[in-house]
Amino acid sequence: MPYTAATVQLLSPEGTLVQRDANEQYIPYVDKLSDDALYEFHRHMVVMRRFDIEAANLQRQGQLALWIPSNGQEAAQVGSALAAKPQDHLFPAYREHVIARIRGVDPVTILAMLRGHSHGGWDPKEHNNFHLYTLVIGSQTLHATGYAMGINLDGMVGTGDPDKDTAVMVYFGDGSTSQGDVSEAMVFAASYQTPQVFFLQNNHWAISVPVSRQSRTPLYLRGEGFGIPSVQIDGNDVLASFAVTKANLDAARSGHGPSFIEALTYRMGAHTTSDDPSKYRHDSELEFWGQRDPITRFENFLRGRGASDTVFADIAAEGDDLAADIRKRITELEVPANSTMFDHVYSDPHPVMDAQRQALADFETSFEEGQ
Ligand SMILES: Cc1ncc(C[n+]2csc(CCOP(=O)(O)OP(=O)(O)O)c2C)c(N)n1
Ligand SMILES: [Mg+2]
Repeated sequence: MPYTAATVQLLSPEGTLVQRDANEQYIPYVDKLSDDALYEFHRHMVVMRRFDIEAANLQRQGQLALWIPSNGQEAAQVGSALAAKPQDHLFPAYREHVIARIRGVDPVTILAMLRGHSHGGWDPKEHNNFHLYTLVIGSQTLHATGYAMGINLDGMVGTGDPDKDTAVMVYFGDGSTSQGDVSEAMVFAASYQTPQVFFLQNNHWAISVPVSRQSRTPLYLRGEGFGIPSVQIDGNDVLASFAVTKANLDAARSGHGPSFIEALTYRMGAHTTSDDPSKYRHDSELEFWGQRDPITRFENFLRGRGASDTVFADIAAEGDDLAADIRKRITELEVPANSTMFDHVYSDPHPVMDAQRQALADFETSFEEGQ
């Protein structure tokens, strides 16, 4: 049982609201939510789980080189992403597909990268400040802290203007906390009181290494050690993820400095489609977390408030539509010319890239008849 008395949980695994004194500070954030807003939480979770299943199928059918499943982590991602304002900057690792979509990244853009059609780019400015996927474990925490230091210097914190004050949120995994980068990012965040939320998705595994090997203490206590106020939440509870993140982002934008959220969740699938988790983990663990599924508990909660079957049927249909749409569009993508690999190395033309592009062209031409 990973939860402790300190874990913030607003919604029980059965889908009922948890009454606890410690929850009082977060309840106002939930009370403000309309039925439509709550359905929106559910819609994002269900539709993106359907997307995730389709993407894994596409990989198995040879349409993608690799897939990185997010199945099981929907509540942590939806709650925290919907707590952010449009001007906030979000720095992901590589499993944050649900957040990407909420910030306006077309899922096909992510799939194109995993099909080998692109080197993985989008312009954060055109995608509600959703920064690039980062495969070098933990390095995005440094990017985020640096960016947050810049926001401080630009005077975009604590002005009292709700449309101007800006925060940064960085997503990282339990395994990445063993990287020096993450510790360095926290040192600088604490020293410079950056407007920043460290959002750790503790999905209990770093490929085949369990979180118990990464840390002898619960990971949220790491943040405290750096002087960063830290809290552990039930990451499969979308209401806790939303309310706690909103409170922390509000504090960051108002100039109260960084904070750290450890969201306890679980990676229900493989690390990637190149991994076979049955080699290193037991079914009993899957069963435990299956009973704490973020989507089932939220559906129970919504049904308890009177949501009709039609609501759930419409959301399921939207998931199927998205799955069909991405399958169609990914298979219709045109294969880019090999030479495009040189296009985005530098923003301006560069003589070395020009020489390499020419060398590739000459090499390809050498296969033509008569050469
Ligand atoms: C600097 C670095 N070291 C090692 C790797 C190989 N690697 C890729 S994913 C991963 C595990 C990361 O686990 P965690 O931070 O818990 O994130 P999760 O995959 O569970 O979301 C490792 C070690 C890498 N990509 N970068
Ligand atoms: Mg992990």
